[in-house]
Amino acid sequence: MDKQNHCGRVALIGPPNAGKSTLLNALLGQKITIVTPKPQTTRNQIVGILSEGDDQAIFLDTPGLTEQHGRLSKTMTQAIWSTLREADILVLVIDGNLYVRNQELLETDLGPLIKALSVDERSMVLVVNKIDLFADKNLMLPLFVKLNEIWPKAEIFPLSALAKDGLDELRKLILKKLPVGEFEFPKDQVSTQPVRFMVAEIIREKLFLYLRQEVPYGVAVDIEAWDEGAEGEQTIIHALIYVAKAAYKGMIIGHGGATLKKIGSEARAEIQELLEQKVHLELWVKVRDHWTEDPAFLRDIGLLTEGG
Ligand SMILES: Nc1nc2c(ncn2[C@@H]2O[C@H](COP(=O)(O)OP(=O)(O)OP(=O)(O)O)[C@@H](O)[C@H]2O)c(=O)[nH]1
Ligand SMILES: [Mg+2]
Repeated sequence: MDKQNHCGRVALIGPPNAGKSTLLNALLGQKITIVTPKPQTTRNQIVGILSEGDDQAIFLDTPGLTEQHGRLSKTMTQAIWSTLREADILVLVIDGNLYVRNQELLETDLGPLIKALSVDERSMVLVVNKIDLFADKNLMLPLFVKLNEIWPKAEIFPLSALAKDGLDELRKLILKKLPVGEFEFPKDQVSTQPVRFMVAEIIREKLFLYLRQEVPYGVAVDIEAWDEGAEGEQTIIHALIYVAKAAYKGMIIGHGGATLKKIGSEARAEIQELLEQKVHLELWVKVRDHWTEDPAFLRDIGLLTEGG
């Protein structure tokens, strides 16, 4: 009998900061998508591809689901719902630590998903992440009981994306559920993101890490120039950091330029790893009032792909 290939789309959805992007990187064993301790890091749909034997899983990372207003949030929310529609398998990721301690938040945070998924026929895996934070796993049992009441058909899967605990089992479980189908991508392709976008995302990650409070939410990164140079020479990259308010510009640059310098040197190190080449990175900060509300700009920097 001929062996059949399996291929399907796996949506990673859930509240902000649950560890969706960490999980995607860990499942693929490679950094595809940026991770920060701040909620709402991921802004659009990110695709990571896992090919193993006859199976190909196309993972779709999404922004965390919240009820925020504004055009950027709207496009982020659209990314979640369109991902949800196109998926064969749903992987709902939640922060186990948060909901063990605050079970009452579960229905508030997940309300829209509970409603949308209660009549859904697709396979659903419910990843309870961050179990490394529990010495006594029995403390999690009441949460599992509650989750089982909400989604009786979902498979509950406790793991730690950060500690890479439970990943092999989850990978196997997902691959087993893939529908029959031919591969959509070449075996060795791990992502659909253009390198330029990945570079902009790396810079954005460092901005998230080094800026306090609300500043990173008003920041966008656009790669303005990219010069490969001759063989053996360095690649020259100019990136523009757009800020939504003039006041943010000074915060990003920092005292004597110190903050921007730190962001630049950390980003450069990681970009060099990605490109496997020496990189000269120049960062410029530019004020662009209310860019988060500007559809043409959102489209330019790749955050808006349809309508809007
Ligand atoms: N202790 C612990 N922390 C984790 C784990 N997984 C992720 N984190 C941390 O949780 C934070 C959020 O991780 P992300 O992967 O960015 O979460 P996300 O769900 O993609 O967040 P958004 O993109 O903002 O929706 C980061 O600081 C991670 O290091 C885990 O298994 N254990
Ligand atoms: Mg994310």
